[in-house]
Amino acid sequence: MEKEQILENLVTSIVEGDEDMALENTRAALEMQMDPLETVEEGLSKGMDVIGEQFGSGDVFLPELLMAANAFKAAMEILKPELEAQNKQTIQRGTVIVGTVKGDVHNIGKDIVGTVLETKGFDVVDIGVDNDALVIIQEAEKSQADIIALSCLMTTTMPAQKEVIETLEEMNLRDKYFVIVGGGPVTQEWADEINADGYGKSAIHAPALIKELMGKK
Ligand code: B12
Repeated sequence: MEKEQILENLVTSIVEGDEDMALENTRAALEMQMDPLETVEEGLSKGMDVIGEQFGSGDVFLPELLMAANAFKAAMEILKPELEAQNKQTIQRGTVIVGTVKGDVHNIGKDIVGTVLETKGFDVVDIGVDNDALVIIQEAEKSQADIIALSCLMTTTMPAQKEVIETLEEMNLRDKYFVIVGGGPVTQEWADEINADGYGKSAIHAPALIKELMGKK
C-alpha cells in the first residue's frame, strides 16, 4: 500500500470509529517504516479533526466520538513503543508536569505531548485529566518540576489554564515554573493574554519550546 493511501485510511478509520481498520493501517505504516509521529499527526489526528467538526455541526453524536477515541487509542497502543524507541534521547533535559485542566477529560492530545517529550529526554509526570489548579501545583512541587504543561480541549475549560497561572501568582510561585499551554481552542493570543510562558500548536512543537525556555533558566 502507498503511504498516502495508508494515511487516508487512517483518517477514515477514525472518522468511522473502526478500530480494526485503524490497527491494520497503523501496522502497515510501521511495516513501511513511516515516521510514527507523522502517522499520528497526518493520519489519526486529521481523522479526529473531521469527526470533531461533524460533532460540532450535529452530524454525529457522542457514541461516534467515543468510538473514534477508542480507535485512536488502540492505534496509539502500538505506535507508542515505536515513538519511544525511535528517538529516545538519554540526556536529562528537565521535568515536565503534563495534565489536562479542571472540567476537561480529553486526554489524547495530552498523552501525545507527554510521549513526545519523553522521547526527547524530558522526565514527564503525567497527572491525567480534570485537574484542579491546586492539585497541579502540588504535583509540580512534589516532583520538583521545571515546566507545567497544560492541555485543554474546550473553550469552556480555557479559564482553568488561567486559574493555574493566577494561583501560582497568589502562592508566590509564578517564577519557579515555566507554564506552557496547548490544546484545540488554545492560541498564542490566549497564551499571551493569560501570561503563559509558551504555546505549542502541536505536540511536535513542545520539545523545542521547552528547550528554549530552559535555556533562559
Ligand atoms: C475525542 C473527543 C472526545 C472524547 C475524548 C476521549 C479522550 N479520552 O480524550 C469524548 C467522547 C470522551 C469527548 C467528550 C466530550 N467532548 Co469532545 N471531542 C473529541 C474530539 C473529537 C477530538 C479531541 C482529540 O482527541 N483530538 C486529537 C488530539 C491528538 O488533538 P489535540 O487534543 O488537539 O492535541 C494536539 C494539540 O492540540 C497539541 N496539544 C494538546 N494539548 C497540549 C498541551 C500543550 C502544553 C501543548 C504544547 C500542546 C498540546 O498536541 C496534540 C498533538 O499534536 C474534539 C474535536 C477536536 N477537533 O478537537 C471534541 C471536542 C473537544 N469535544 C467537545 C465536547 C463539547 C465534548 C463534551 C462536552 C460532549 C458531551 N456533550 O458530553 C464531552 C466533554 C467532557 C469533558 N468534561 O471534558 C467539543 C468542545 C467544544 C468547546 N466547548 O470548545 C469539541 C471541540 C467537539 C466539537 N466540535 O464540538 N470528546
